[in-house]
Amino acid sequence: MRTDLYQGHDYFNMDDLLTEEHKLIRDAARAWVKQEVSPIIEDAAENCKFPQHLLPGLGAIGAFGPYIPEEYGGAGLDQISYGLLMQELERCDSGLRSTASVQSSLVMYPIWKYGSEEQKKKYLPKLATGEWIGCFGLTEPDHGSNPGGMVTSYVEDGDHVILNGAKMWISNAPFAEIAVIWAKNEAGRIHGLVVERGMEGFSTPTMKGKWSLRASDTGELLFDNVRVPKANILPGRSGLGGPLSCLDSARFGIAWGAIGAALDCYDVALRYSTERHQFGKPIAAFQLQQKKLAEMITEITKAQLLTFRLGQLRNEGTATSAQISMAKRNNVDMALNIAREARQMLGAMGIMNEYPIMRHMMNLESVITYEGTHDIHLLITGLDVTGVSAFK
Ligand code: TGC
Ligand code: FAD
Repeated sequence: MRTDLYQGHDYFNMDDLLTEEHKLIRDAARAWVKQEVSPIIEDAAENCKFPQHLLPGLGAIGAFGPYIPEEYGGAGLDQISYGLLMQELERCDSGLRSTASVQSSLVMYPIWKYGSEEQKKKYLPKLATGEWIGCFGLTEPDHGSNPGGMVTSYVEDGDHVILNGAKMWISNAPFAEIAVIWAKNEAGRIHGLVVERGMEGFSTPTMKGKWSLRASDTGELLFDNVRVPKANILPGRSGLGGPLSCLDSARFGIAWGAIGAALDCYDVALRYSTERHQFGKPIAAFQLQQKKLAEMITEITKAQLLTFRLGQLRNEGTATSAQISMAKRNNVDMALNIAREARQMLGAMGIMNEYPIMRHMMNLESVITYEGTHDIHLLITGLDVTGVSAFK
């Protein structure tokens, strides 16, 4: 990959809406990404391996649990800071952001929100530094968009439960120390459990063959009569609303992150268009190329405004799940369209790993599928505006 020249694009002076602290956090994350990640990310994607040596650095920039209170090792920041961090990480690679958003929103968040005091003290500080990595098991081989149909379940056995079942498509599973997983009890009610690596009958095989999100490790979670202490059940919430509330937080991070990927594609295409000459002119001088660039920055700016407002609503605690769905759906689709257009602007060079665009484009095919597919988020908006569910 070429030297990372990215500087950000702020067409509507969004920086005026940020605090000094927001800008410091964002700039520190950008500097860390340029120094530590940009030089190695193409190799990681080619080798299909998450670069685990980055974990302490991600902890140090506050990317693990940015909004978790400091007493539990988090950074105690607001939701806009969380969003800005996710934007800077995904500006480099969606897999890098995935690792941070799973750790923050899908592992630390449920432990913080629904865990006992002992569970919070045991897990959160180590997760915040990156000493421990967690994963989140909701999806099953036969239950993706419909997680409420899950079959993973447990029965009571004294002060333990016996857990059986399987989860699939789980980010970070192959190397995670702990897994926050969702399973049904004997009454068919969904609960969250913390399953620890080393528990007998628990395995995490890697899923191979991905053309997307290659710099992120994806695996299965297999439970074969795993004895889990009852003390590892999250006591604070039961029902599908538990995992879905975690998804609200993660989808919010993705809405910001996708803008990062779009900004990087736009940044590269803009620079390339001024450097590449055809027919005696820079290609930036042709109206068709300008149309692409003008539409890209327009769509990015609309997404920035939508997402900043969503951040304010999250800070106030008033953002609805449907508002988050709309932002996730819009922004990922926007980023994917920009990646496709930007790739064309680079001609044949657009397919090369010298530029990040093709990698972003392939990554975004996962991002538009996980955390609720593009169509599921449309149906969430449809339900919200009509009051009628079209899921079932
Ligand atoms: P439904 O009947 O609508 O709701 C069941 C219960 O949940 C409540 N609820 C929510 N609570 C909190 N937050 C939300 N967003 C909520 N949405 C619904 C609801 O009030 C109800 O509560 P109660 O008390 O009445 O029981 O559920 P449904 O079965 O009809 O499903 C609705 C649907 C389809 C929207 C939902 O299942 C869904 O979102 N499906 C998509 C699945 C998904 O997003 N999976 C993501 C897996 S994790 C992942 O992809 C991580 S990628 C990580 C990375 O690398 O970044
Ligand atoms: P399906 O649910 O089988 O959907 C197939 C198609 O049918 C989609 O187009 C969908 O939109 C459509 N469809 C489904 N239901 C309806 C309906 N009611 N109406 C109209 N259309 C419908 N999961 C986790 O739990 N943890 C993770 O860490 C995690 N990481 C992931 C990482 C990657 C790289 C990927 C690709 C996925 C990950 N997932 C994870 C799983 C992800 O959340 C699911 O893939 C996603 O929820 C969709 O489920 P599915 O793939 O089974 O698709």
